[in-house]
Amino acid sequence: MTEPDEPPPDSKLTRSKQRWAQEGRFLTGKTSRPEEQRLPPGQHLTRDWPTLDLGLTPDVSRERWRLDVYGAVENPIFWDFKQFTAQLQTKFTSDIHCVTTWSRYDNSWVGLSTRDLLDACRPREEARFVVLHSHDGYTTNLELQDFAAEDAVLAHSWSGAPLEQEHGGPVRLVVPHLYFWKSAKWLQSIEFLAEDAPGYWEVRGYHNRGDPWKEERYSGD
Ligand SMILES: Nc1nc2c(c(=O)[nH]1)N[C@H]1C(S)=C(S)[C@@H](COP(=O)(O)O)O[C@H]1N2
Ligand SMILES: [Mo]
Repeated sequence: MTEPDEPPPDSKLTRSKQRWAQEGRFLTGKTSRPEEQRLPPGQHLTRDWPTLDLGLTPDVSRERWRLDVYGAVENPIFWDFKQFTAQLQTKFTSDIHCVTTWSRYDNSWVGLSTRDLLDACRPREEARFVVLHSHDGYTTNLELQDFAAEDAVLAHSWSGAPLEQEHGGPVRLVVPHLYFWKSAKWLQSIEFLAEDAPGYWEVRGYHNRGDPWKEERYSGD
């Protein structure tokens, strides 16, 4: 017999909602998000792809490009473009959310996943933060956990063609679950650190983490 005040039984939906909450599903920008929640708060959709940077467009050919991975890692890396693309290549499709309020859906990237990079460089026990250094002098910082997101990629191609110079070619980082300023263009080196070291925008008033689903735009948010 059913008790009168028994709470409704766990449905499949409430169970999966609970699981999502534990996983932080609605904070990670995954494309499995229901369609009506695909656009983060305060964002609008754009079809073109705006260019945003410090006004410099470094001209680094694939021949001259190197990836330098150093700091708190067991195995420092110094790859040229050929060695970089000889690593396992993965294709990802993800949405872009820029802090200036434009979002762009379904960008297809090819490159080395950050997880595969981590397997190769093996961060040391104390490593908790990553700083990306770019050829235009730009820097941005990430928690190692955010850098290691399953859809984060060091991308050399977009929409099936080499990543254009104005969008950060030869190689840029893409971290889809954070605002796009965390996705360093013209990637030069990746530094692993025990302590956080805020980057270019992070010391100029941007939020240290930049989760679009929490509207972490500026450091007071
Ligand atoms: N090296 C470098 N990376 C950068 C920037 C920059 O100025 N220099 N700007 C960031 C910002 S604020 C944004 S919104 C995106 C813009 O990338 P896009 O020009 O490909 O749209 O790059 C990010 N990565
Ligand atoms: Mo930006």
